[in-house]
Amino acid sequence: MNEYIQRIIKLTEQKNPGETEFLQSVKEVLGSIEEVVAAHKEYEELSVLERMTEPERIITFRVPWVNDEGKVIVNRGYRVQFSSLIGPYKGGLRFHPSVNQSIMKFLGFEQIFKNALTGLPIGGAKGGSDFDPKGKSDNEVMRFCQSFMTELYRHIGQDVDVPAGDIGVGAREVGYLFGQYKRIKDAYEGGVLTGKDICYGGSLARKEATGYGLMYFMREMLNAHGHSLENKIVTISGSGNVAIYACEKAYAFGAKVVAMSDSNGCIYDENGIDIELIKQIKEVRRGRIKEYLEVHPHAKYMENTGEDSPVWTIKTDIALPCATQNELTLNSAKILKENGCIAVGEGANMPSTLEAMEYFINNGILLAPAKAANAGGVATSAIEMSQNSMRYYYTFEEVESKLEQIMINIFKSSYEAANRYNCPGNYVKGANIAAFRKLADAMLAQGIV
Ligand code: NDP
Ligand code: 2IT
Repeated sequence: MNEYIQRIIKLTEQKNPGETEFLQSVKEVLGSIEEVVAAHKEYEELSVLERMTEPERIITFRVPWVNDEGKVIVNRGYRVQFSSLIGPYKGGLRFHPSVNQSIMKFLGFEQIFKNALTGLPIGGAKGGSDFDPKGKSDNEVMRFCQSFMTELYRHIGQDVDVPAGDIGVGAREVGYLFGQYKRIKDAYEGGVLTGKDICYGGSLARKEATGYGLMYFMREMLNAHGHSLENKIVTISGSGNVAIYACEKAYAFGAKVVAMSDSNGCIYDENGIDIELIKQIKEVRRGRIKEYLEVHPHAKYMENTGEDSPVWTIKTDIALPCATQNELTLNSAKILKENGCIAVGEGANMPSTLEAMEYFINNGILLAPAKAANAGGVATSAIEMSQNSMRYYYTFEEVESKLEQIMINIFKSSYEAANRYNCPGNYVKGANIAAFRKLADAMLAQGIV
């Protein structure tokens, strides 16, 4: 491996001890860009990699709130403002008990590259809290969100940093956060948050954008290799925002989705997943995926037992991990291959372990990497910001056609970079190189900052 890259990986390990997810994401990117770094000596001379792996700012804060029993609960809030090179900090908020600094930093780091690939003016950030919205009343979620925003508001703004949703943060949470921001600032600054409800400044098609975008990328990738989605069997992990709309679009492209999951287990329906029922269970009732069997008793339910999710043991042509990081292990990758899987599309962020990614690439399974394949969500967030600035709305069709074109462009730039750097079909390298080159150019143009 290139000596400069080796040195930076070691330095990152020393400076961020125990941050396994952050180190994993840095290794994936740096491991992809050797040829580019070797060809540009100025990157080393001007410490481009040292700067790119160090967040511009990390904010952590206390979030006290009162639950329905009157007990005071204290959570920890985060915002990692990783890079403002090409636009205001931009990226989601995650509310999940597993949230820690390493997870926030890996997500923020990934976001810089993803956002660069969209071709839109957005920097990279991520935030969130170890708050668990599961089982909380609407009032508890509101009080938590209000307390969270009472600290966060001083660090964000429509030209500074624009949060959105992620795991555990959807339109309900964004609404409570926006209401509190507006109250504190005493001004309507629509573009300060994205993923807003349509009735007060949100964009049509933002809710659908990540899942739909994933399927547009998948369509392009399959077409480039002589395949299509028509009549393909698809399995999806997760049953949240990304998974639901990936499923909907997979059907629209003529595929059949036979499995979905949540953090407890997965359902298999050989007749094809009833997506309207999944929406009822997960979006409306906030229930468990197991409830699917109450309406469709012929379906099968498999409970999660160990590290490997049972969803990847189901025979499929196309696997779409849309739940969380490191949910697809080497062991699962091998089972997918044995069962004839031809392509994997990462709707979640960093869902495949490094070993699983390597296995897919070395064993002829097409891999649509997260930074490229799930960029449709943040791209549509940027379209929401531009509508808020214009004080104007696009129709659903207008937004979706912009999203489609952006996903086609992201595929093209990943494809071209992969060919140019002698790794045709390796879209992990292609996407990382395309994004890195843009960011490195912006860094050099702006001087030592
Ligand atoms: P949601 O909260 O809407 O849904 C998350 C889904 O994943 C749920 O089904 C949840 O199950 C499952 N899940 C979460 N954590 C785990 C876990 N530790 N183990 C197993 N299953 C889990 O989130 P999103 O759909 O928005 O996000 C899913 C992924 O997509 C994340 O990786 C996110 O970073 C990424 N992403 C999201 C974008 C967006 O626009 N929302 C954009 C780009 C990427 P349960 O219901 O049991 O909690
Ligand atoms: O991971 C992601 O890209 C998101 N959660 C969406 C971020 C955004 O700002 O829309």
